[in-house]
Amino acid sequence: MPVELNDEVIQKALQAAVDAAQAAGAIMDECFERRCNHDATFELGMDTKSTAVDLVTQYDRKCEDTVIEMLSSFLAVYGDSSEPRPFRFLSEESHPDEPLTDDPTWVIDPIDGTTSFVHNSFDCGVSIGLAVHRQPVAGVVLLPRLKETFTAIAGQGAFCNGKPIRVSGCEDPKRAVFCTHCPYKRTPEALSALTKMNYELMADHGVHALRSYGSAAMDITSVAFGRIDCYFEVCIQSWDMCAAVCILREAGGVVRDVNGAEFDLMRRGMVAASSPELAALAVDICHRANYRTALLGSP
Ligand code: LIP
Repeated sequence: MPVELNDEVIQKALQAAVDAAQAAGAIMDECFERRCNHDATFELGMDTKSTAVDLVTQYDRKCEDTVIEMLSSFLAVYGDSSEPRPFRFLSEESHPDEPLTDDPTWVIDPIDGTTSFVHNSFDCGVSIGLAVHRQPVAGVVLLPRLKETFTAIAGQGAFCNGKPIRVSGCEDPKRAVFCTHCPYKRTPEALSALTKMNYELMADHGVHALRSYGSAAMDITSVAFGRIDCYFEVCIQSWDMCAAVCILREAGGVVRDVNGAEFDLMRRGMVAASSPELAALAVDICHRANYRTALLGSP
């Protein structure tokens, strides 16, 4: 039986995701406030995961538990069941290995940009995407410190705080701001690839500026908002990208795999650009720096 969701269900699903993102954002804000007030009882509860710089805190888990609890009460009829039921969950902290199927799936990063969150920085937020047939169909990215909530439903436009947004449309690297990143993997090959790409963007293409923030969801929505013209990264996960890719596509952006192929939520990387020209340049630079192989071991 085909897995289809009608517009009314997707609209209600997005509202449920916005409500859940706001609840998680409030938890993040409470943490920021307690730290700014030098609350002596405050505990971040920081730990590490895949490497010494791949961080997680008790707030990541608290935000994810809150989001999943709220979204578990959102029920809809889909697939081979005639009974309303919750969507599947693919989430960074508690469901990281959930296979992505054709079924409607919440793809959740409770705090995207955990390192920035740990360091009390602005570049972090909540990302809740909805994927059907393995494609983003709706999403919300909420950035508490910037007081920005990005939303989109496929085919219905992209918004920041309810106002329509569009990419910059920039095609010329000499007039562009590019955004790259600081990877968890710090092997010589990884760092050499990133250094080579950053050098080329500045020395050969004369970009206006390079930026590097801590949240892929913020970077991708910044392309959608028109304040970044091209972002690319590998080693990121489906939950970093799902919501923001829907928002970027609806803002007129270009989304590709770093090897130039169609974007795939499960291939751990992407190019997000304001135009096909900048997307093609990013793909070429990544290819010549052997970027994906340097960080993930395969092209
Ligand atoms: C982060 C991404 C960011 C990347 C970090 C990390 P997390 O996700 O949003 O773009 O550079 O290495 O993967 O781990 O904070 O959810």
